[in-house]
Amino acid sequence: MVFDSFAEARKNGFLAMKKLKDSGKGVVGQFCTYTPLEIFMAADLVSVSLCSTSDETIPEAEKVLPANLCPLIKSSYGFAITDKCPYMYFSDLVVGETTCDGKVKMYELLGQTKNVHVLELPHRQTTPEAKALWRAEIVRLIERVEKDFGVAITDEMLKEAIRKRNMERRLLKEVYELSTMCPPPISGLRQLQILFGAQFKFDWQEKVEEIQNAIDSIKEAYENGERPIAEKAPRILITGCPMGGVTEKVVKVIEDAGAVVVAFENCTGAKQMDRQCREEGDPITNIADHYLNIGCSVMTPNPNRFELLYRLCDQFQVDGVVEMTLQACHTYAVESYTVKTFLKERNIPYLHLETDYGTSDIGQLSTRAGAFVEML
Ligand code: BJ8
Repeated sequence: MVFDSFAEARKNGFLAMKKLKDSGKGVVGQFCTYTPLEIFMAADLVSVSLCSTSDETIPEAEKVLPANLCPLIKSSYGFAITDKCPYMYFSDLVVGETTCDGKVKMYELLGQTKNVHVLELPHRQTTPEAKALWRAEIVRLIERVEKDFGVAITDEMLKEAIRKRNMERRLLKEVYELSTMCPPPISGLRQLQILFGAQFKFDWQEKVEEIQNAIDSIKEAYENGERPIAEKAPRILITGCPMGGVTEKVVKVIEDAGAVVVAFENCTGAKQMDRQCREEGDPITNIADHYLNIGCSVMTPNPNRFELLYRLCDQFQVDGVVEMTLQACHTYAVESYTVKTFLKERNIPYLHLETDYGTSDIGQLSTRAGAFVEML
């Protein structure tokens, strides 16, 4: 089947990236779902999600950053300063954003050694001032890309990029919506591998073909009677911080306890694929509106997260929600109280697991996940 394990996806991506770089392609590295990838696609650049899912470089990062900072930020910075992330090494431009305070301050340090552009993301989604600021930031990014890479980005190029990204979103959504079936045709770990792995396919045509192949082979196996998941396995939705790499441990403990993860309401899953970007009209406004509406906990208030969360609970017939937050991620940790209350009012069982990028808490995570699954 197409798409490999997390480690394989990253490794194969490195090799593909080296080839592209050798052929003279410009590369943009980014960290966050708010980054409007259509702009890089329009400019015929390669964009890549920078490494931030392993604890490998955290000791180096902690020589500069405080130990009690979110592991995702320490990992990102550690990969940058040690040159252990080939994607960071190959990036001609790194695009950050003013999402959480830790990342904002880390980008300042990153700017001392890398070519960094920080998007000023407003933390409100509906005010005219916030919309105007964000649209202006999209224009500022377009101008930066044009200047750094010597390209001119037209509306037509942006429209074509929107169309292609929409197709990619539609296909990835089709992948995760396969798990609306009962029992689902794939485990949550497999679903996560496909969604995560797609980030490391840089040729758009090859990427959409591979995703389509993945969909076809999963459907075919199901039609042939393959049932890898037990019919009675409790169906879990995961919400919270982004996942991938070391945090797959959370999916594993849930599935080892006999449940199945059917949906991810986070940046590795539905948060970035659920909605399509408008194709008619001004492409810059469409891109700005599309990204500003992402329901991340850095937004205040953050109604879009709750709308998506409840819709997915219903669509995937979930039996329980597990929220994973990373240590020292204040926005998700504070919002977890609202998530818990929101779900309680709707009689949906909820478990909050806080973790980091180490492995020492696996026993404790297993115990808590096991008790939760047993109660469903
Ligand atoms: S759109 S979830 S990718 S900001 S780095 S906020 S975990 S303390 S990653 Fe995120 Fe964009 Fe939002 Fe998605 Fe917390 Fe850590 Fe900050 Fe983090």
